Amino acid sequence: MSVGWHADDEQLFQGKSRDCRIISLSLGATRSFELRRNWSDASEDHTVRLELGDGDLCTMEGMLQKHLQHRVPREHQVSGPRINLTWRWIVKHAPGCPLSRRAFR
Ligand SMILES: O=C(O)CCC(=O)C(=O)O
Repeated sequence: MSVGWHADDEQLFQGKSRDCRIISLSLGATRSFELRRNWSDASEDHTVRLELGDGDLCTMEGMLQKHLQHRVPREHQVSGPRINLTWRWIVKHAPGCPLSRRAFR
């Protein structure tokens, strides 16, 4: 259907304080993917729109999650199914988690 404006800025990804890579694969119907500044005001529209088609890989890297939000807007003319597979790296582990040891980072 749609995904509203948000950043993938959860603590476990640390995307507000260090480089953070997110890779997503789109399968199925082509959908718009939009990016805007976190501090957008209504008087200026700096929204960037991409089209994500079947088999497209989209990466969000660096400090993008700190400075930008993204969404997949509702589009009434889209009728086909779509799946999005997303890979994120968990870099902040709970104390005691075996993956918190340096060798696993
Ligand atoms: O469906 C997409 O291409 C993006 C999904 C998304 O915004 C997210 O997983 O954070």
